[in-house]
Amino acid sequence: MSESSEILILNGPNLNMLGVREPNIYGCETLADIEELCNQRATSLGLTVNFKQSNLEGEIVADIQNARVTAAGIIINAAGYTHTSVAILDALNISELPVIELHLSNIHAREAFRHHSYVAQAATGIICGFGAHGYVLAIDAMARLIECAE
Ligand code: CA2
Repeated sequence: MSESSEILILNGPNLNMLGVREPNIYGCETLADIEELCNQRATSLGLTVNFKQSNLEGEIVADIQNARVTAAGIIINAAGYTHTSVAILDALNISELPVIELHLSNIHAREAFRHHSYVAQAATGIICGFGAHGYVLAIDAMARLIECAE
């Protein structure tokens, strides 16, 4: 059980480019727009958000390790690392925090290599295909998970 009301929202490689290219797949919002949406939703639920993006696998692992003592739950869009990273899966399992896997696009309607997710094995649930609104849905779902754990 955590004393914290902070949700760590992690964004993996290339998500800093949102809104710049491929709006047909990922939407027209920038990552800064999405962070603002997350802050608004979290505040309305009495929660706070630590919103991060990294292009480096080791940095994401370190953020997950730190969350063990600072956060009540983790929402993660691991981007390309979703489909490759045992290290991120291990870190999520070690954290013992509730985890929600998130994707802007519906990964199951895309190329076969996106259908497998390592992150999924550590996640309570997965939200994908709703674009930026998925982040809001994930915060709502995390609020319930945190409440139930109290
Ligand atoms: O749909 C998602 O959120 C993904 O996690 C996005 C990843 C992709 O590898 C996953 O399979 C699904 C790619 C992030 C790349 O971000 C871009 C941003 C702007 C333009 C192009 C790519």
